[in-house]
Amino acid sequence: MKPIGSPVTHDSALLHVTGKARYVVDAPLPEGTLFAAIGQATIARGRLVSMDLSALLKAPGVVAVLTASDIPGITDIGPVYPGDPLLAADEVLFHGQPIFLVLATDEKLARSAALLAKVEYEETPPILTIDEARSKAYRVRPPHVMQRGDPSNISSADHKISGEISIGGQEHLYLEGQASLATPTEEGGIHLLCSTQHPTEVQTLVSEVLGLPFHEVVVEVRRMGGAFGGKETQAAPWACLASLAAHKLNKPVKLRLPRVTDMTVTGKRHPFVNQYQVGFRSDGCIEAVQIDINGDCGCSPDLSDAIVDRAMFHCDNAYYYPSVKVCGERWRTDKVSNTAFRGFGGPQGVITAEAMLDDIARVCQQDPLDTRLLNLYSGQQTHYGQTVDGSTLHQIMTQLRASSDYDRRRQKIAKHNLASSRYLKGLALTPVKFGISFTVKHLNQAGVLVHIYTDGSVLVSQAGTEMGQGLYTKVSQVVASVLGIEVDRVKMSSTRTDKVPNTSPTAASSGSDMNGMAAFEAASTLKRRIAEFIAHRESISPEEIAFNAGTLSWSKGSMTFIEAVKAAYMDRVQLSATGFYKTPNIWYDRASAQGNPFLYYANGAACSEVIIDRLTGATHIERVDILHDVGNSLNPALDRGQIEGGFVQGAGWLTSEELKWDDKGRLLTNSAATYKIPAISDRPTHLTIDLLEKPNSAPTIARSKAVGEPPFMLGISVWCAIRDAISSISGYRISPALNAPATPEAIINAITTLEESP
Ligand code: MTE
Ligand code: QUE
Ligand code: MOS
Repeated sequence: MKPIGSPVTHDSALLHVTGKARYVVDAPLPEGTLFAAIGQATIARGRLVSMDLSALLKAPGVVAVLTASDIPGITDIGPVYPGDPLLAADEVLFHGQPIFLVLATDEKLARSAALLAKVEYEETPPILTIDEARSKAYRVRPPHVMQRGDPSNISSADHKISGEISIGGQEHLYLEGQASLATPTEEGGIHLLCSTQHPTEVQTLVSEVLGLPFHEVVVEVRRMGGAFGGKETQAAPWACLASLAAHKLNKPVKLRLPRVTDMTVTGKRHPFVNQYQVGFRSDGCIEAVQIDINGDCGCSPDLSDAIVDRAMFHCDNAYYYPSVKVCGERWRTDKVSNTAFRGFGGPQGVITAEAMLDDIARVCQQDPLDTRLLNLYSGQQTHYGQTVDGSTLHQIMTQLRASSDYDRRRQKIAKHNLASSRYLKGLALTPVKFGISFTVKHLNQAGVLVHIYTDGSVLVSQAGTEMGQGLYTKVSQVVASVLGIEVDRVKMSSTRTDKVPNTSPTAASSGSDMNGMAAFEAASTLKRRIAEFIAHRESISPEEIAFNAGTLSWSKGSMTFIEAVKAAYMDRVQLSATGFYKTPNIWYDRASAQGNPFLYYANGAACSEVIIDRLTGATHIERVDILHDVGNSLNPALDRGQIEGGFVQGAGWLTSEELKWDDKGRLLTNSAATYKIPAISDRPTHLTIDLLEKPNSAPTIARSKAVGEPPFMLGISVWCAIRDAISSISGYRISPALNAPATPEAIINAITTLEESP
């Protein structure tokens, strides 16, 4: 059996469950390590008038205090556009913004000293909502528009409705918080252990902050204890601060954010408030749509341009809009800058489409699943001009409708709701179509470095980072399959900027697509070199040699892989190779808002049944059936894990996870005590996950499909099922006004509003 396609165990599984896996904070500390803590602004918007840090310098254990004026190089570490000062120098952008760094001989002493600063501010009232930002034209970036045909067709359709959905943000709540350990090198450079999805960006920013050439800074990451997009740009400030102190003081420096600090000072998923207007026929067929996408970006651009773009690319979800106009706004608010989070704006676009489809179904008095199937793509183009085959979507929805017993349960639930005064049940089956590729073209590249040692063991370094998703395992399966050896002969090295340079973030679900392909190239080069050497020796052609189960065999002979490697070494054959991959056939022209930004789409669907207690508003997910398209799975065990985790994280976003700020711009939900992520008791009572294993029609590694982000949007079926349950009170005539998250409070409000409507 080939390693590719097998349910190989995660390469760190044993270390994870025994607590032996090392994260940044588990690294043995070099002698003389200092501990850093940040000082934070206590207003949301205004100016720093004065900062008296004398008390800190007298505090026990304190060695130094650094401010913006201590930075030798660049002071703004905005990843794409400026706007993210490493330390505030004058202007305060959000409550909790770092304004100085304390170094002490002990972590606790550093943290307590940081509270002793006396800071005077000149305060300005903060702008905290999209509505206020809009009224003041307060933006981080200009808007972008995508259009096809004439959306004024909306008025000439049989029916015309409009709606608005307010969508909450989300805290990443990775188990391992942000952490960096910076060690000065002998030549004034930095070696950095960092929990980041983007080692190259950390390397370049640390270099620029210190005024060093990039080759003086090495960033290394073996694994993260979860990232979910929250360590794409958000790891850099702490890496830069630790490095700044290490550079200034010539001592190793560790900076780890305590959880409450981590939650206040790092960006989250963007909240959105989206509006739609839609014209449709009486049978539910959509004719024209206008969608206004409004992202709450927080105080700086960060990755918001690409995130709002992705929301715009996905506001059709799986449905064809003949005439369509989509406007995407990037609003500024005086809060921490929002950032990447699993789906990268896609989920906020998709839920807008799904809310609209439900609203159309209620007007047409149709089962929402029928409205969805009627409007599902079948061969047309999206609003940005990419063709959607749609056959996989139809197959998945039809197959899941049958396997989940949708129609029979629909009738049962309708009956139950008529009979029950306290408990309401709801059902929804929703699809996902998620574009795979970075929409920023140059990021679609990856490199891999493979070494074979003379004992036949293999070491792989690659561009991607491991955050629990199983990338290292999948890449090792690719290398083992090419070389015809067991997976445990292949070891994955930590990801290091001195092994593979100029890398992209491990993001956009493309880690295994891109690094898998680059690893395939590198391993194939090595296989060819060994085969050519043996073929020459045996006077046969290289193609006659099969690499399988640790053995090279040909018609008249065989030898072990180890023997072949040893012999090749003795004959001076190079046993190290690089591989490189760039995604083909992708482009997007921003001026015309047209293109083919995605190599392919990942598809899936979920059918969720919920039960709501009308007295308390509490929801429980009773049953979930998922059918998800993974192409030819590289590893069905890891893929199932991604699907289950993604679904639960998506359902949590839309039901219990609620971020609240007070009118001073202070985050109130700043710990796990006030911010509720799904617990084990929230797991669906019945959960079935089926993989649609059908080769990817795009030329990906082993015809597999990316799986990291798409299943997150399967959680939207839970939100739609809640809305379905509430709608039953009106005999399914009215779509209840419901925003996200659908907390118990929001559900009670929606029920009350519906009961009071005529
Ligand atoms: N799975 C785990 N266990 N932990 C994570 O942090 N991040 C998700 C997803 N699955 C994440 C995860 C996100 S946001 C992305 S983009 C992908 O993994 C990145 O990895 P991949 O490209 O290798 O799938
Ligand atoms: C999906 C993503 C990302 C993306 C585009 C996607 C992403 C990311 C960037 C990005 C954009 C511009 C840059 C940069 C990164 O774009 O994660 O460094 O200059 O970081 O469609 O996940
Ligand atoms: Mo994932 S949001 O692309 O890191």
